[in-house]
Amino acid sequence: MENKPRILVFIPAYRCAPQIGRVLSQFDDEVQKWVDTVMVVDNRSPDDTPDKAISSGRDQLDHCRFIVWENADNYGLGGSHKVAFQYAVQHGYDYLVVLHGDDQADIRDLLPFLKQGIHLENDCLLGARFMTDSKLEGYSAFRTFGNRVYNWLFSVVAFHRIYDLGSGLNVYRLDKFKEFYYKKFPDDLTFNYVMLLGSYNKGQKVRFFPITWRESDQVSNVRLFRQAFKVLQLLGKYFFMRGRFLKSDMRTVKHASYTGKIVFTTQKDEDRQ
Ligand SMILES: Nc1nc2c(ncn2[C@@H]2O[C@H](COP(=O)(O)OP(=O)(O)OP(=O)(O)O)[C@@H](O)[C@H]2O)c(=O)[nH]1
Ligand SMILES: [Mg+2]
Repeated sequence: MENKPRILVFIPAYRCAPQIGRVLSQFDDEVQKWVDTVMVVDNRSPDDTPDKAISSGRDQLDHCRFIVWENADNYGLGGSHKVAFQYAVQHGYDYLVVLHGDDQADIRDLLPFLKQGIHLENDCLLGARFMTDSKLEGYSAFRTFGNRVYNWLFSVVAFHRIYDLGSGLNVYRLDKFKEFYYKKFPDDLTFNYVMLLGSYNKGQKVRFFPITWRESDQVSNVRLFRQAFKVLQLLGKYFFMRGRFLKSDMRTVKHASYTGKIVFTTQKDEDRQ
């Protein structure tokens, strides 16, 4: 078990008070064997997401480190990714797993792939809702259709078969993300789309794996048509400008840095060494 890669699971959370306990209960003993640290990144939720995270995680996560972090500002989902990537790189982790805090994905879907070592052979191992063996529970036919059309459009432009533009369960090999080239990528929900184009543009090795995706009591914060139009604009710009587009600043607010603080932790870094 020496040289086992260190994995940080980052859970972006915004208004997830009803679901965050369920997400943390996915971390059974088997999952915790694979994970060094679980870090909930609260993006200044107006509800009691951080308190709910602390009360459920402090007992559940007894085999790995548990951190609840609060962003210094509202950085959006993309900005929360930037916070987590930076934290993970600075603290010497090898892999970042992203698991959305609203309990639509299940980290246990990833275990068979970790066991086979698929993450060791790829830079991005991305959960996909729209491939053979994926399961959708309560997800509307209309949104499924829309997603499939967009997957196809992006595949054509990116010259790679894409099965999902951004699900809530992804793995990144941090070695490829030490350079903060994605700082100017959008801070909103379109971050993942640009991240994927960036990965292909940089020649990173990307692989998809099937996941189960459920929709029950989640509140979607996505304004469907506005987002769909925005995404099409992104793709159009990438089509014409390629690398030049990826270097442009795509943010509405140009944050100088992406910071915050730990509001709860079960173990200090120095205790671990
Ligand atoms: N919308 C939104 N989500 C955030 C933010 N920060 C973190 N998140 C988390 O990011 C995840 C994705 O957000 P959702 O609004 O559910 O978007 P989605 O899952 O891509 O789309 P749906 O299929 O509509 O649920 C959730 O776990 C949120 O809690 C933020 O500023 N805005
Ligand atoms: Mg969601």
